[in-house]
Amino acid sequence: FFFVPSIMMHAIPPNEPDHEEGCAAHNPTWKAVATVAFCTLSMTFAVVALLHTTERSTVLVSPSLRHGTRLQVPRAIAMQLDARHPPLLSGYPSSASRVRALNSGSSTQSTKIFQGGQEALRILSPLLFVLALIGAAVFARKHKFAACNAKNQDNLALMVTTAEVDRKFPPLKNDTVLKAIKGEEVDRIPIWVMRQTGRYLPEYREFTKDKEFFSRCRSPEVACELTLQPFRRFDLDAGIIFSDILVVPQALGLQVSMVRGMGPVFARPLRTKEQWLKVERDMLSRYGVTDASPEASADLCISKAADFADALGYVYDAITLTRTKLDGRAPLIGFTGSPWTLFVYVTEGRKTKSYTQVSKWVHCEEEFSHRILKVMSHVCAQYLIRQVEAGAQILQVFDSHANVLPPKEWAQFSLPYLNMVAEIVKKECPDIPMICLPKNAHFAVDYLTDSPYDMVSIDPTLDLGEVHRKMTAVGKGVQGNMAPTALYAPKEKVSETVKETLEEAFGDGSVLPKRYIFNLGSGMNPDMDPENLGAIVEAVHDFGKK
Ligand code: 1CP
Repeated sequence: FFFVPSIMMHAIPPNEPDHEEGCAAHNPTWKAVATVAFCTLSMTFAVVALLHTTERSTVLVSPSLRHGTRLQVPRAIAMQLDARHPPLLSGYPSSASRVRALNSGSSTQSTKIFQGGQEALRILSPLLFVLALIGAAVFARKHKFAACNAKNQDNLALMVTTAEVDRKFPPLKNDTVLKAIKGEEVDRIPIWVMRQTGRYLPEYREFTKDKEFFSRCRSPEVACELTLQPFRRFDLDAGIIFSDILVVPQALGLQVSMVRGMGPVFARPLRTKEQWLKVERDMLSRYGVTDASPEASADLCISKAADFADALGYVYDAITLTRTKLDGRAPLIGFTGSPWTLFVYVTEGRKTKSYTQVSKWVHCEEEFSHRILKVMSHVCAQYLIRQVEAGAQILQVFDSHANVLPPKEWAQFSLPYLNMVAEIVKKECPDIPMICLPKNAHFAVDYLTDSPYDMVSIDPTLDLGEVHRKMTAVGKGVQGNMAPTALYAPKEKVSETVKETLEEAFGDGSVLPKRYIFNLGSGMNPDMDPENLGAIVEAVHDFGKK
């Protein structure tokens, strides 16, 4: 009864692929209970109808041939018993139970319980049975009950609150970043920096010299070691898992490699709608859906987004291992690229200054671009949710290509999907802090005051104090925004720049700002001196201390 609707579930396309409806793992249990009850009732009704509309005969079940219990059984069974009557009797000793049909195959003594109209019901009952099955399947499909596999059910327990995930890891000894995001008082300004793991560290270069870039990402042990490296040198207040935003397109089946001096290069960048339809088709066929029409495949992909995110298990393993090994020194940040930024990468295929290909997509294939962005959003959201379950304590969404579009178009092609990602994530993990980085897009800040993100990460072109006032007025915070170029100055000057940046924004530091995390406007460069990062960390922590 439970399997048949579940098998049919995969045959019938979903009516509402919208995540809102979710599957039972995301929905109240009553839906699951109702589905099971509905299936059971339908089946029981059909079976009872079938039995009750069958002609009956009376049989005697007896230890001797004279006494015993009279039972009503379907006539066909009685006829069978009758046929076996002599062998039954001769084959059994007198003490054994015997069954004797009192009325034989002829209709002389058989009792017709139902007549006329009942005969029609008897013929109809198999049909009723099938209808009940379809009904149960459609009902279950609506609530996507059967689409929830056992793994999702297991995850249900983890999805409730981050506190439940926390119990599996060593206690957090430094929660300054989390306090800052929540707007609580801090005893020092917290700091982490983008690309704190990377080639500027000699130990990173040494450890990675014989390891291809994405193979580093795919090895939880390597990713863990690289994430921990900067902690051996600096008193950082957060770690960011070593990975890359481009592992998501890889999980969607797109081939990308990291070429030294060029950055990420896609084997077949998306240039036509047919190419993307093939991506959808291939993804679905990996999960057993082989006959999806182009009209239905995007919605089907969305309904399978959690399955697609499974392909990134190595990231989740890396997060779990790293958080364990971090041993509570600082919280661990998980991340994804924004749907828009990933769209730029997959359409351009390699570094570009003109953004020709992505511009062609948005201007010539507007509707189809939204289709791709929507699928990406659902996959990114599921990817982030899985990172939280694996141990990520903060999430950051990198809209690294936010500056490709003018503000109005960014609000059309990036903002809705940034928000979609955060909304889906927050629905599952309501207390996970989320930071959005709209790189080099100053206009984005205003839009993000009214979004599910807790913080915005800003670049040096913005006035830190002003953005901080704007964001804190709506209960949100700011991360940023020292120019990374300042790291090319001598060590003492670097410390001075930190002090100046903070004083300009927050005064003399007698009161430390709430809802603020120090960071660079963008990442560390390979030729920067690690000592200078050490000086920054010290200067930030010393700020406001007499
Ligand atoms: O071998 C190397 O060291 C290559 C450099 C490198 C590193 C260290 C790349 C190549 N990716 C990473 C790791 C990485 N990438 C991390 C974790 C490490 C950390 O930050 O401490 C993170 C968070 C990212 C995220 C990432 N990858 C972004 C978003 C941040 C940003 O810079 O805007 C982007 C855009 C990428 C793509 C990427 N990865 C690497 C390169 C060269 C690029 C292309 C950058 C570009 O297009 O300009």
